[in-house]
Amino acid sequence: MDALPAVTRTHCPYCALQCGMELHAETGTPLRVAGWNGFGVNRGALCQKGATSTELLNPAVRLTTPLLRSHRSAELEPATWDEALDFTADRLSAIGAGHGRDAVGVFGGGGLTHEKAYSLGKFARVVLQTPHIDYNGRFCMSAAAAASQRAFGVDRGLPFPLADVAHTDVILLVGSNLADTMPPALRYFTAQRENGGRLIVVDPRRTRTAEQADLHLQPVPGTDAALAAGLLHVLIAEHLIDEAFIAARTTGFQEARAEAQRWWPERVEAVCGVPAGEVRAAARMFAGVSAGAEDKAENPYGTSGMVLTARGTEQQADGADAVNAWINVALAAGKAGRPYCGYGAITGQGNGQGGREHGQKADQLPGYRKITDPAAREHVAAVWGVPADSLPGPGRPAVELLASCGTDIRALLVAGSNPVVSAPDAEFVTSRLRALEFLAVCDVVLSETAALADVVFPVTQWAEETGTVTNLEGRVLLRRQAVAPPEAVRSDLDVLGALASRLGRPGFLTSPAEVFSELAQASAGGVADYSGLSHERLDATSEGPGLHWPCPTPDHPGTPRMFLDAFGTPDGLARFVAVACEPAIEEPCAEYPYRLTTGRVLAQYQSGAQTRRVRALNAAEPGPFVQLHPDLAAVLAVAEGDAVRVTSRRGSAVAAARISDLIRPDTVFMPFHWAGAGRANSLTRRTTDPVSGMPAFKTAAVRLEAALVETAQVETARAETARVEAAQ
Ligand SMILES: Nc1nc2c(c(=O)[nH]1)N[C@H]1C(S)=C(S)[C@@H](COP(=O)(O)OP(=O)(O)OC[C@H]3O[C@@H](n4cnc5c(=O)[nH]c(N)nc54)[C@H](O)[C@@H]3O)O[C@H]1N2
Ligand SMILES: Nc1nc2c(c(=O)[nH]1)N[C@H]1C(S)=C(S)[C@@H](COP(=O)(O)OP(=O)(O)OC[C@H]3O[C@@H](n4cnc5c(=O)[nH]c(N)nc54)[C@H](O)[C@@H]3O)O[C@H]1N2
Ligand code: SF4
Ligand SMILES: [Mo]
Repeated sequence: MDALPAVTRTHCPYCALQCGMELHAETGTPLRVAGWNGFGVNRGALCQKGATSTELLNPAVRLTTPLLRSHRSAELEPATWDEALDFTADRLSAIGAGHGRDAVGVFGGGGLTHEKAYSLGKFARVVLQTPHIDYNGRFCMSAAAAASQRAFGVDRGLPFPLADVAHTDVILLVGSNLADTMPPALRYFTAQRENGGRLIVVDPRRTRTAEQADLHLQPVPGTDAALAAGLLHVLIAEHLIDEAFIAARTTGFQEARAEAQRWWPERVEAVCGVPAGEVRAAARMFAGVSAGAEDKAENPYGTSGMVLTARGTEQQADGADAVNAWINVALAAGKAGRPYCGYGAITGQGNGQGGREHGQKADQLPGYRKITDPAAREHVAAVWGVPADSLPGPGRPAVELLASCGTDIRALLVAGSNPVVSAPDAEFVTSRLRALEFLAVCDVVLSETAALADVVFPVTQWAEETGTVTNLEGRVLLRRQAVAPPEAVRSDLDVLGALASRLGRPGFLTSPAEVFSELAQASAGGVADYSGLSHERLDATSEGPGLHWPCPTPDHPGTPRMFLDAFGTPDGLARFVAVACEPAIEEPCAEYPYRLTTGRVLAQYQSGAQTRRVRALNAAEPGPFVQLHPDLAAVLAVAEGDAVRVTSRRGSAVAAARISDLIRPDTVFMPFHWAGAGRANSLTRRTTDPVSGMPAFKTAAVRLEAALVETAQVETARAETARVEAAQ
């Protein structure tokens, strides 16, 4: 390989904003990270996670050798690559031979680069020949993806550049706390308000994001569909709908109107806990009626507006329906399919967008194609050099896949996820993983899931390798290698290639640039068409506005804005989806009287596998907590920092009380970043949205009690964090 440059421009290892960063490798000093001013999305800003990301490269933190457990009661011990690969190939073929190919499953991640995600899908379908592959994106993006497909025929997180936010008159931001989850993105919302725009935020908590809003609606968790129907009701009742737009660009309005008629503001207040006056105010503000916005009308349809959703509204048992209910509001107000208008889902993981386009999803082939579509199968099979009828059909969505481990799924390969911490009803999932005959995990660190494995492959991460990702705007980016990986560490691509050879399929591509060009070919003609892209082209264009898919030819400029002329449906019209808006929640009862919702804090990322290993982040957020209202704290007789036991029908967790009047008194909030006694997912339900397979992470009925005697358990969780720090 050519020598690596002293300064490498690349992108962050964490979230979907994919901030541009410069890694400075000066001899004799540790690698230094700085914002990359020339990259337009973050223009030099990094959040605390990005700014401390080089700690992930520390050999004291990351895995540096394969690990092998020779039999179930043995410990994980260092092993050579050949030992680990041979052992894995033997176990996978024995289990496949004994119980059928679909006894083996694969679980991927939305943080994996395109090259890795695509290869994982191909490995499952071509080498293992199993239908059972799914990934943690099911926990993340699936409800919004399903809703976008229903409404627009295409799912691309934001169908416009993030910078458009700054020029939009009214934004309805639903279930997103981007001030904490994508801090550099906040500048676009600040600019929007400085430009005279209005921001409406919907969140049961008054978050740092909600603090920015002109209007903050604070609903009972899990009631978003009814709230959205209430807004639509007001738009209709007050003649604020855009009839010309509805007639010219949409279908299905009459059916959606019928459901909305049942949701007058006072009924919404009773169900959602949002005052009727606020429901009316929000609808009026969104329609552009409130002072300020109407005189900015520059087009035949009036003011511009966007509806943006994130996990708060999506991670629900009716997630897809709730998102469609919000999309209906955008369509009725005529705010879609023209500049500075539309619906967008704020994608989460580093490659959360791209990871769902090229075949890690149970029902999908590269290019966002359906695995059940005969033409798609023919095309992809031809690129893969296999007969189309050898490709398996659809597999099971993530929650089902994990639940069937230890029954008909006997072996599992995990890459890029830590479900022991992040999956719903995590204790149950852990028991399923333990019941497997064989578990192999590819990871950068010894995550809680890797710790259960029979084989752990230490893989290269972000700055140690070259790869591509697609950020939340559908912008395809090249992440460049900045440093050499530790000697005994290999790429996921090498692991898959070496296993493929041992399983009788030599020739599996392992060079990222070659994998990408095969992916580009496999995606040609699909919805997410990358066939005009290559590593070379992405390298050359990385300073500019970037290349957004679809990009079907090498001279195509990419597609920053979609749907301006027509939506992606066969007739080009957007669809109102007439969803039922009754809440689908676990209703509180005498035994479990409160509502739990879950989410994130700024300084920790996801299952914490990475960020709990970074000193400065642990100092900022040292351990699990439960946010609760002072009235509730008084009822429970707990003070700030006291241990609280939270119990649901699934299990219980102990966390420190963080008392705050920023949350509804009937609701408590826990971040899900910690393992052990404070694990929020010990409480969550396996119930999924029937449309998308998304788990209902954001609503559970719980009871709370002071747990003074159990302060020790909170201490244990903190001690775990302290151990990590001591190891560094
Ligand atoms: N610091 C940090 N940043 C991250 C991540 C991280 O782990 N840490 N993860 C990345 C990933 S993968 C993702 S998916 C994104 C997620 O980004 P967000 O969606 O912004 O994050 P969450 O905290 O999960 O949820 C957002 C908000 O939803 C609210 N909420 C809860 N229940 C409801 C409800 O019923 N209705 C509504 N309207 N709101 C509700 C919560 O109070 C919370 O403030 O963040 C990305 N960025
Ligand atoms: N209660 C609750 N639970 C939730 C959520 C919630 O809001 N509430 N949110 C859900 C959401 S949106 C998400 S996205 C999931 C995320 O939850 P997880 O899927 O557990 O996500 P991470 O913690 O990011 O795990 C990624 C793992 O991959 C490893 N890794 C990093 N780079 C690579 C690589 O290149 N190759 C390989 N093989 N491994 C790599 C990391 O070290 C880490 O162990 O959690 C979900 N769980
Ligand atoms: S906002 Fe996301 S991409 Fe940007 S520095 Fe923070 S974690 Fe990284
Ligand atoms: Mo996510």
